[in-house]
Amino acid sequence: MVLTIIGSPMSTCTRRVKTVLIEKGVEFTLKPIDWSVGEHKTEAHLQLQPFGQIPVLIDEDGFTLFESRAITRYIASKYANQGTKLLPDPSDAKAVALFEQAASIEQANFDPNASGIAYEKVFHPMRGIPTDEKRFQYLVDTLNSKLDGYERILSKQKYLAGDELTIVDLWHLPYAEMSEKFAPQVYESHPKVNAWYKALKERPSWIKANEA
Ligand SMILES: N[C@@H](CCC(=O)N[C@@H](CS)C(=O)NCC(=O)O)C(=O)O
Repeated sequence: MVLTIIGSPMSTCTRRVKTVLIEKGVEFTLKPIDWSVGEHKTEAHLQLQPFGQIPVLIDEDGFTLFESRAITRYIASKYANQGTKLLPDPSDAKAVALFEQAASIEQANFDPNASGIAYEKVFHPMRGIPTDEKRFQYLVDTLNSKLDGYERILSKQKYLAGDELTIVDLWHLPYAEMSEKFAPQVYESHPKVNAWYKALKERPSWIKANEA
């Protein structure tokens, strides 16, 4: 039996998890959710993910976990001794603190703006909700100013938590890809951010995670 991910090949959060599984060299099965029949809102799925979302991890021993970032932390920690390292040494208090700082940066400064852009330009129109152009512009401007902070950080170090790649860098990929499509200038105008993001999106794990 291998680890199972309930998700969807197109889903941003599923691709976040797949990228980390591939980096760690962990075998997994993707069990696709059937959106067309609203399978993610069925009682059976709500038992696994109380908010009716994907992805959900079901480990070989039946342990289940949701929230893509928590899933990647679990995978990187459980398989600490294989594949790319991706987490600081738990006994190094300063490295762990810098990792947590980076995790907060992604959640507080990047994700709300980059995912907001994706919602305004892709997910809302898909559901028949017109793009709010004022809000879109606000999100682009905010992301742009947040990337000024990223630029300062990445001028001093290679990755967001230091000079080693961690899961936090990889967490950015799905919404960096989507926001870049609609606001490429915010990346292009930040050379350090642009180089960091370019190197991340060229990783074989991300390329493979995007194959259906
Ligand atoms: N914070 C959650 C977000 C999960 C999420 O938004 N999943 C989307 C797919 S990428 C979903 O299931 N959307 C359907 C819905 O919210 O009804 C995570 O990181 O796992």
